[in-house]
Amino acid sequence: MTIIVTGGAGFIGGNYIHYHLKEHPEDRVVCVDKLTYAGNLSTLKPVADHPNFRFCKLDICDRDGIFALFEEEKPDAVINFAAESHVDRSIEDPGIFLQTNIIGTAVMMDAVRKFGNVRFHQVSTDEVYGDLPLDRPDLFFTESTPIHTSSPYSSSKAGADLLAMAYYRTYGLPVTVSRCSNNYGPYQFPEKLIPLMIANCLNNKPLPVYGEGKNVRDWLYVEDHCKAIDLIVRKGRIGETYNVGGHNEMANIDIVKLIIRALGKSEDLITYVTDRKGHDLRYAIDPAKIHSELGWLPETKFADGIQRTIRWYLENRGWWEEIVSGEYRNYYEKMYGNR
Ligand code: NAD
Ligand code: TDX
Repeated sequence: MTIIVTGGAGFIGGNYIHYHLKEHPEDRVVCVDKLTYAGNLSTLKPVADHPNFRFCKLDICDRDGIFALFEEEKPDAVINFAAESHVDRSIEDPGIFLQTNIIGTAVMMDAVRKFGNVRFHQVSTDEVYGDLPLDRPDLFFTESTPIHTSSPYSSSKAGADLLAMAYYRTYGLPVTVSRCSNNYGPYQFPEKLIPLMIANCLNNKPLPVYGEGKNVRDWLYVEDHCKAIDLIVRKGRIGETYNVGGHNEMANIDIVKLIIRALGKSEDLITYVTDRKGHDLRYAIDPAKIHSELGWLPETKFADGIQRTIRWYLENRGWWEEIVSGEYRNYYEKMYGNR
């Protein structure tokens, strides 16, 4: 089969392409990516010469370009990872989030509609459910938890989810949606918590913890997310949403301290900074549906996954040092300079 993977030069899409070509080398994988600040061709270097891989620099909002690609490639499936993905950036400037995350998703689904017979999977997030209180560890997000977003980012992702289900109901599009918790692993852009803390630790720079560091996230190793998506695309029920998460909740401050210990640094590097506006308190996924229907279970324990991730950042300094020394420096100064 031929599969179009959008956002494949980013963190999860890139890991997905590596995973897919390893597991299904007979499939043709066409990566569509605009190469925004978050897209890195070096992430795709390991598969660049694979005979069944093609990279296409294209914006998912470019209707003519996307339709022409569908005409040429005649895909059997589309997995839509492409998005603006960083909550802090969405608070600074929501516009591009609405454009890529909502309009771009609609363009991809219009192409699926026009060409027919194409499976469409929308990669969404647990953030569409809003947050849970810190003092109710008995509460989890299920697929029937109401959408209740907090940030421009999560609102744009929720908009895309609603559109996907509307295209299913109205046009009968073969759509599925997955809502995953926080991912970690190789190739994650160093603006996100775990790689930012690893990079700053290695550079002996302050570690900016928002608020008191008590917010809780539910961490999943990226390859486990990739496996879940592959399963849903092949065996998931059309028109359904699947939550993906591994019951691995941790407070931010505990993650930061763990990274400090692993790298042999001092907790003096921790700097508490002004909290994120509208900061969600706790995310926690109930993955019972994907487990009972598709047999999915996370395979990587956090203790192993985080060591593997830290080792990857140590062994691949070139990949992230190039990022933190470029345009990203202006972003960092703007976001953290006077915080
Ligand atoms: P990322 O920011 O690392 O990568 C996004 C990729 O999309 C980049 O390569 C970028 O160049 C590309 N892109 C952006 N706008 C585009 C456009 N208009 N056209 C084509 N390509 C475009 O993001 P990520 O962390 O890998 O997240 C991937 C998807 O997974 C997103 O949809 C995100 O909402 C979702 N998600 C992420 C997490 C997480 O923890 N990172 C968790 C759950 C869901
Ligand atoms: O410098 C920081 N200091 C800090 O305390 C950063 C960047 C983050 N944080 C906190 C904020 C969050 O509570 O760490 C937590 C994780 O932050 P992010 O890495 O920005 O992730 P989050 O906001 O939880 O969103 C992520 O998971 C869901 C992804 O970026 C989204 O794309 C995904 O949908």
